[in-house]
Amino acid sequence: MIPGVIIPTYNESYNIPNLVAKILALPIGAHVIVVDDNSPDGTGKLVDLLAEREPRIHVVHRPAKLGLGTAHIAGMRRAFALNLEPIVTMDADFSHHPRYIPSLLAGLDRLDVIIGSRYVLGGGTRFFSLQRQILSTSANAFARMMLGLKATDCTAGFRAYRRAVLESLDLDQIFSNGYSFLIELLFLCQDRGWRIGEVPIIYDDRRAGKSKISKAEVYKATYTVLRLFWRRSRMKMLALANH
Ligand SMILES: Nc1nc2c(ncn2[C@@H]2O[C@H](COP(=O)(O)OP(=O)(O)O)[C@@H](O)[C@H]2O)c(=O)[nH]1
Ligand SMILES: [Mg+2]
Repeated sequence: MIPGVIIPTYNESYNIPNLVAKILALPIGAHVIVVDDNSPDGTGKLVDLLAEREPRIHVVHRPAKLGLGTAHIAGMRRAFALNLEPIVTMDADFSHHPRYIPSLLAGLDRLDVIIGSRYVLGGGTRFFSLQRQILSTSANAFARMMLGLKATDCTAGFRAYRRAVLESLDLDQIFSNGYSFLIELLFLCQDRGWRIGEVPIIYDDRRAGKSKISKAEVYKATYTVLRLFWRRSRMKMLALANH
């Protein structure tokens, strides 16, 4: 089995060469799939140059900034086509350090989805602004309470999935295209009964470049949680009615 590591990028030229090199140097033989949305800083072209010399690097080019969720899906489709498994997703900015990838993959021996988690024992954040800490903690508390999610870090994009998990879901049916895609995908995995675990990571604030999270993404995430809450409540009512 050859793991595929999916990295969505938008203006990550300062981070991506170093990050890709570190992933390729891990003793797991992973391939890397960078999904770039025509970054104005030339991230996509830079990775094309790297890919010319290294067959384990793949690039998916999209014409414009189309959102984090659809970038994940595009990367997953390429991973399926390349027959890669398991599938890892992570940020390009070193918040998710590649040193943790082996422990995420090791977790898949027993479980179906493994989250690199800030909120389990041994996990944490470093240099994370108070504002981001509050946002992350409240988004997680809200998602867990409304959707009954059991994981403690539901908004984390650092995950490993057995390929069967992703193939079991209709990825095109996922409504969220932005950051809340991660919550929706986790909800679907739990709903399908896949076994989800967490391994601790220390999440560093990004090394270079700027965060792309915006107020609009926060509103969209709130809407996603409310929409899934409504769907879950309707399913529960239907199940009760059929009893
Ligand atoms: N392809 C693509 N990548 C994106 C998009 N938005 C964010 N990213 C990437 O997704 C990852 C997470 O974004 P980031 O700005 O670090 O979010 P934060 O960690 O929540 O501050 C980074 O690697 C970004 O470059 C997008 O619309 N398209
Ligand atoms: Mg980040």
